[in-house]
Amino acid sequence: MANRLLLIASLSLFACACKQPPRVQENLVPVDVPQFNADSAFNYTARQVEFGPRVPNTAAHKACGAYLADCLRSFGAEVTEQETTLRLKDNTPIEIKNIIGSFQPEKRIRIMLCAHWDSRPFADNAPNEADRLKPIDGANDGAGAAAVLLEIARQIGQKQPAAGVDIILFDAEDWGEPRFAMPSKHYGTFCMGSEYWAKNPHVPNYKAKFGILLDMVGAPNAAFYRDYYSMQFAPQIVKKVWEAANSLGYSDYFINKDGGGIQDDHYYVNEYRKIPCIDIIHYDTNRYADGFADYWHTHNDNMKNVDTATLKVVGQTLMYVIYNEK
Ligand code: AHN
Ligand code: ZN
Repeated sequence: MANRLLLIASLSLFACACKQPPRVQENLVPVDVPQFNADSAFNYTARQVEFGPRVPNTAAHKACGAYLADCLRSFGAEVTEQETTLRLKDNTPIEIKNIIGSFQPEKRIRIMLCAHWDSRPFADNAPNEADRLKPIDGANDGAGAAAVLLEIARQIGQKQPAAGVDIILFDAEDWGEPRFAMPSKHYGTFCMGSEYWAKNPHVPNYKAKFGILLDMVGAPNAAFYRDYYSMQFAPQIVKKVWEAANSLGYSDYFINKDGGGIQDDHYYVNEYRKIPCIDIIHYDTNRYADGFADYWHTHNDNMKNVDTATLKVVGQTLMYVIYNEK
């Protein structure tokens, strides 16, 4: 009798354990994605440009680096300023600073968002030879992408998404060999800051579920094609981001076609940190002979070539991806 009671009791326990609560269909619950403010991003772009060209070893660079770190801190991020000295080909030391802003550092599932914040020390594509040794504003090539990340950081400060987010502003991206002959080897390589960070992350063994790099995301009528290295290293992230953009009605900007392959900061993140990281980059061989806009690495890369409509498209797409990540 006792045994039978025990059997019934355990059977009903078993039945209870098996009875699933009604499943909440999480996928069907729309996530409330905050609105990315493109005017705010435009202002963060202008603010960086106002410092003057952000070239390592200059006062403007130092002041802007402090400004960016302060901004991230004011939005509630935990900020690491990773400073080091790197060397150009002629052995000149350059003082660089990668700036990392971490939200919810305790979260295991992390998204990494990155951009470079330095501006190119020369204008090797300038039509007028006399201008070529002068540094550029880098409003689009530098400031705009960093500004999109600042605005995203501001939004995250107001409402945390489910995932942890690390915003990484790389320094010394734009020291690559110029196309004209230099008086000396006063240049380095592209992506010096990200290569350093990828080999020496701010947190030992730093990992993220995936990464998204922004490069030149502010120009009017920009077109973002699928980058070759992004497709090699992280095709699923390209798909996720391009689908997000399309679902928001941004298919004029995010084109579902292969573009060229750019060894940008994401290349080093993939290669040395093994984090699947894509690049959203304005590179369009249909419109420009060498893929880059005709004002690229000239003094026309200024605020006239930054457009709130493009900043909105990129910023809102990222917001969608970030807030939908579980
Ligand atoms: C290369 O041309 C290998 N990288 C270009 C990366 C770049 C320069 N992005 C902006 N400026
Ligand atoms: Zn550049």
